[in-house]
Amino acid sequence: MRQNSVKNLTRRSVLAGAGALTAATTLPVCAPAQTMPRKHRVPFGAALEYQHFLEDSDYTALFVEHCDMIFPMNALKWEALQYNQGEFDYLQAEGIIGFAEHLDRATYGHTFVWYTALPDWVQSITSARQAKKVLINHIHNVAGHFAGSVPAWDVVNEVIAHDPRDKGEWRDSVWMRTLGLSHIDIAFAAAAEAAPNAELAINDYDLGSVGPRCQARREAMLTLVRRLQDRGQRIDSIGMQGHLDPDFPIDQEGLARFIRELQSLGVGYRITELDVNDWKLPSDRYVRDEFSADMVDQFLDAAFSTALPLSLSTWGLSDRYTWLSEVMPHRKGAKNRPLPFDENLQPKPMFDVIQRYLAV
Ligand code: 9MR
Repeated sequence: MRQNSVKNLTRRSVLAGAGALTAATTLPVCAPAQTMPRKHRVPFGAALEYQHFLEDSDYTALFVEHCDMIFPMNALKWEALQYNQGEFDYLQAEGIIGFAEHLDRATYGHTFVWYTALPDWVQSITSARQAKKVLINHIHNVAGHFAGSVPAWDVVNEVIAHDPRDKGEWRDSVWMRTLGLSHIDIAFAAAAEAAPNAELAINDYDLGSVGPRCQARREAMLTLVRRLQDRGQRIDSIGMQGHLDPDFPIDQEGLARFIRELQSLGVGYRITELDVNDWKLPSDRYVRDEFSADMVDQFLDAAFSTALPLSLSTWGLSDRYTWLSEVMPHRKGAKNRPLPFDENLQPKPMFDVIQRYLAV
């Protein structure tokens, strides 16, 4: 297991990060006080895609201006780190994490175990023994590499079935097929060994919406937490993805109850991946922006008034780049507007709402 910190950046990653840093900050880099965001009662952050970090200095500068926490969107996923078995490539992840560290910002690790973003050699594993071996090896390498630099990890991401009432509670994956739920225990144990001081989390979506499907998802999450605790495995927090969808209004009662149940188990929570899927909303941007801001307000209201999250982060920062324009483009051909800043990097009503919850 390697125990390097990102303080030992490779030459290539320093050059990449430094290039983006210089480009991103016509701001004086040596005067961090001028580039620090306003003081927040909960750290505010956003996920940054490496290519945008390298190529779009204005976009990256927006992170510098507003984020307490800057972290890789895709660069810590398995296919980015270990595309070929046994060959770890940390260039992209180090670029972003080194950038955050240089600016004295926090960072976050997303994610060790997911059903997708896996190279073919992992997807084709059929034996439990082999799956366990590569899982432990991957986590030991990655968590060890970033120990001391990445303070919190989504150890497991999206393991709950979309509808747990349907064909079983858990999502199909190479890990479930080979190891069943024990892959979660294995992953947490490996992460705790390699990064003993890091916060360890399970991250999932649709935990705050109305209806029996989302209630079943909350129950499945609590089952996972209790299961780990029953086995003596530390779990520190839940990542509550905020991919809000107007088709599924916020269940303020259900969300508050869920957070209280987590509290009673001694587990905190983070609001992760916040954005609003506006693909079915009217094309009129003002209508959409008001609707999305209001939905975020309802979500944050239920959460913050129950217990403060450990952090609040959005999935990207501006509408310039969003997964939704690829996966669920607006139905009338309009540009998706899911994030706090518009495509010209101007703040939207959603940002005002977020600011209100962050205010000390
Ligand atoms: O936004 C991410 C996109 O750029 C990637 O292509 C995709 C696959 O790696 O993952 C997207 O991020 C997902 C996140 O990792 C987990 N929750 C859902 C996010 C949106 O699909």
